[in-house]
Amino acid sequence: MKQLVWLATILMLLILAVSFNGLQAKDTKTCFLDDDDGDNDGYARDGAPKQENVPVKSSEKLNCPSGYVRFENDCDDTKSDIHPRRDEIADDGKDNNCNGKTDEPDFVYFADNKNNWVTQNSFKIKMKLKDARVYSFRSSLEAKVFYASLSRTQTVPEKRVPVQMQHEGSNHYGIIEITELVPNNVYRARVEFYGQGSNQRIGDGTDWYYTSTSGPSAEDQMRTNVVLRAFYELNESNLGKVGYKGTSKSDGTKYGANSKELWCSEFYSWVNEPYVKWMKNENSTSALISFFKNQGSYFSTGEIQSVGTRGDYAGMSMDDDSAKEHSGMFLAYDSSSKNNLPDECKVDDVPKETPVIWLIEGNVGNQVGIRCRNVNEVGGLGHVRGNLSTDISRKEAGESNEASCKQWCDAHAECARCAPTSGCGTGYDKIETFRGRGNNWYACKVRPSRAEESRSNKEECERWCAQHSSCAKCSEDVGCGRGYKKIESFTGRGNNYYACKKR
Ligand SMILES: [Ca+2]
Ligand SMILES: [Ca+2]
Ligand SMILES: [Ca+2]
Ligand SMILES: [Ca+2]
Repeated sequence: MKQLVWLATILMLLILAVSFNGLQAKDTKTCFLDDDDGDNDGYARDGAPKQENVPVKSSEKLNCPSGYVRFENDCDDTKSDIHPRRDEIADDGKDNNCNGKTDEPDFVYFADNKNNWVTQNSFKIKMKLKDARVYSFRSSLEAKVFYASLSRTQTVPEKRVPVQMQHEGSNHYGIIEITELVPNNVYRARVEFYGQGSNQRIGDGTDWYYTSTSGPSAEDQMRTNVVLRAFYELNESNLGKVGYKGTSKSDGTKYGANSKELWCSEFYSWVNEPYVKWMKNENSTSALISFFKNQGSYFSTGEIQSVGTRGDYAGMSMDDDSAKEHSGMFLAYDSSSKNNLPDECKVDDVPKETPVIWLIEGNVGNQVGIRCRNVNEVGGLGHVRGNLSTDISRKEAGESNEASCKQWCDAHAECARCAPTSGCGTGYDKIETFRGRGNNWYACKVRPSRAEESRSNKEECERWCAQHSSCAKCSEDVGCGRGYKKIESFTGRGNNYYACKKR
């Protein structure tokens, strides 16, 4: 019986492996013709016609093949220093990064909690100002901030706040603070500038800035660090440093991927690695799913709303690269109604079916990107827990393991209790382990008696025998008795049983 199950499993894995290889072999992409990139900066002119289904070699799936470029939206196809992924140049009166705004500020991101001035109820935004009309304000400049929690994007409050100015040589910075926020929420905000008490906007405002509030527990702070580290990389990518045509890395090698390799999983594990114990350059969707399954912490699509927490892992069955495997970092489950979703949640101006979730993903078009996806695009959620690294004390880590175990036990009927370190004790069997720096905890089920196990062996044998015409009887005798031959074993605790055929 067990052998049969194994055989079936191996067969299924083989079929899966073959089908994935099959898909990889005929990968295609949407690209743009090289001829539509007049200045050769790797971006086709705005509105250039899409070339669908361009075949790409399985060894080079990151970018479009030669003769093509990957993106359009070059707002000046005569100047190679103007394209969508670069920083804005100050005071030149041009939109250098093709975002429709001229001499707007760049955000200054920091890769951790402390430098981002994040608290449980507030965050700050630091901007490098690029428009003399804005930075010539020595004081009395105000910002109008539009901000939203990604769990409720339909609500976008706005606030006027003072801008604290910093002038460092030829660089000019503005810092603002948003307060009275909800802990443990991922936020985004965009900023416009005004003189004190005036309704006349000064210069162009910003695109969205992404950040997160923190929370009281050590785990909350770890999650904040993880998410902020991801946003730092988002900014590096937006500035064209990492990913497609990147000035420092043109692929995912920064995140531990091989050259020209798809790097969504590497991005997720790289961002988490300093904070999540044991996570080390997991280089595939299946490796990440196993990582969470091994901790009993992989949840179904239907459980995402109740379990999903910023920093968790989302395993997806589709992506922008048309490959069938994709990894992302869960940011928020958006409770906004369908018709109130922001532009990122629309396909050709039609709102996506709700519910949607927000993710930050590596390798979306060889870039880091924020995505709004229908929850059904996510196949499962890896919930980070009980395994947070060195910044958490052993005691806290042990308590976290205990809490995780109890949560798991409540959700699984066969679980009778949770037990620490020494194991489940007499009369119980371990069914799940919750490891971490502190005490391990075990979910335990009641061990069946020897008599129950014997009965189960016997029943299993009889069921098998009824389904196999060659089987003549079940026997407790390993030799099946005179005139019979053993064809299958049903063993374990309790008495063993054997299926026998006539010689
Ligand atoms: Ca171009
Ligand atoms: Ca250009
Ligand atoms: Ca611009
Ligand atoms: Ca400019």
